[in-house]
Amino acid sequence: MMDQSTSTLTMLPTQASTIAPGYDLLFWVITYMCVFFFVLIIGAGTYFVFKYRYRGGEHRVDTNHTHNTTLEIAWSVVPLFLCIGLFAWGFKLYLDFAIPPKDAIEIRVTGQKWAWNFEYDNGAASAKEFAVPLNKPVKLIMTSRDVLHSFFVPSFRTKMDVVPGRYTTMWFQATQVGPQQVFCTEYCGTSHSDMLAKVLVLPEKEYEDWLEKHRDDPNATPADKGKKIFNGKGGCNACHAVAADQAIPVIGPKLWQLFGRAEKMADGAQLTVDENYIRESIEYPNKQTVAGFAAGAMPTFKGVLSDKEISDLIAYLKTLK
Ligand code: HEC
Ligand SMILES: [Cu+2]
Repeated sequence: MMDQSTSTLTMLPTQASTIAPGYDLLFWVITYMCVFFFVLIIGAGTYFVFKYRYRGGEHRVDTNHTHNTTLEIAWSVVPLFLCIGLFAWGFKLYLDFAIPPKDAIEIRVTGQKWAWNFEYDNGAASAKEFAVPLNKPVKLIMTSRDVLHSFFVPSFRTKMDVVPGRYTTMWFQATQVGPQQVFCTEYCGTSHSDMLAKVLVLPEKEYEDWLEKHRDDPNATPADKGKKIFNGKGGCNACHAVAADQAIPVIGPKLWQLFGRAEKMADGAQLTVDENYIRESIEYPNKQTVAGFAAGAMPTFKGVLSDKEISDLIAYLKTLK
């Protein structure tokens, strides 16, 4: 059922992303290092048990020879440096995994009991399977509708928790055309083991075709829907300006060039605007107040706008340059 190819030699899944070979190399270095020291220590122990076995007669204790300083320093310092080396190597790989390239394609992923949904910037949407282009960095911006989930693509060697009420991100660059298996790896209830999806890695042209095929309304991107909510259902335009040349009463902060800006709060804290910041501003506007603005002036939209609508608003706010 699962077309997850596995190398028979290593018993690991196929290496289908740019970071996979580096991860596996470190894995094998640690494994063989453990094998080496296991054989060395158990071998030496066995040898000494045999060599210094009791052969009858009186026990002799050599009181002049209590220890060997050189040996003891060596077996402390050598492992110390090995551990430091492994840490530095692992940390470098972690940074490669944690920091997505700036030009990565963004795909929004929503987990819910028990399915994955995918949304693209051009309005394309899908469930159960989603396409990514070959040899291009892809960033997933993930959230959950209900409980904790976790998004795992073994052949990419990437895994990240998917948490209700916040966004987590994960990136990868696929190096092999073909479908790869996605698992949920956070136990999330009865059908947890059915919470599967496929990543379809496609050559650029086929990827574009797939995107075209999966947008139901070619004119309504998440940003388009967000703009409608902003000026309609949300009524955000009553208090917020979205362009420098707009002549409306400025009750709330200007919302253009919002993303990534460092915002000062009334309590002196400095926050960088990202997805979580905006979501919090919309759902819990009283938790933090932007310096220079009235506390409590903005009503909460929690329970008024759905998670999906808030995500659309965020997509829209992102486009305000
Ligand atoms: C009645 C006026 C009012 C309405 C309606 C309103 N806001 Fe606000 N908004 C404010 C005020 C005032 C602040 C600043 C004080 C604070 O942080 O609570 C603010 C802050 C924000 C911030 C933080 C901005 C920053 O610079 O850090 C965001 C984002 C935001 N609002 C988005 C929205 C969205 C989206 C809507 C519509 C769903 C909306 N607001 C509706 C008054 C309003
Ligand atoms: Cu799950």
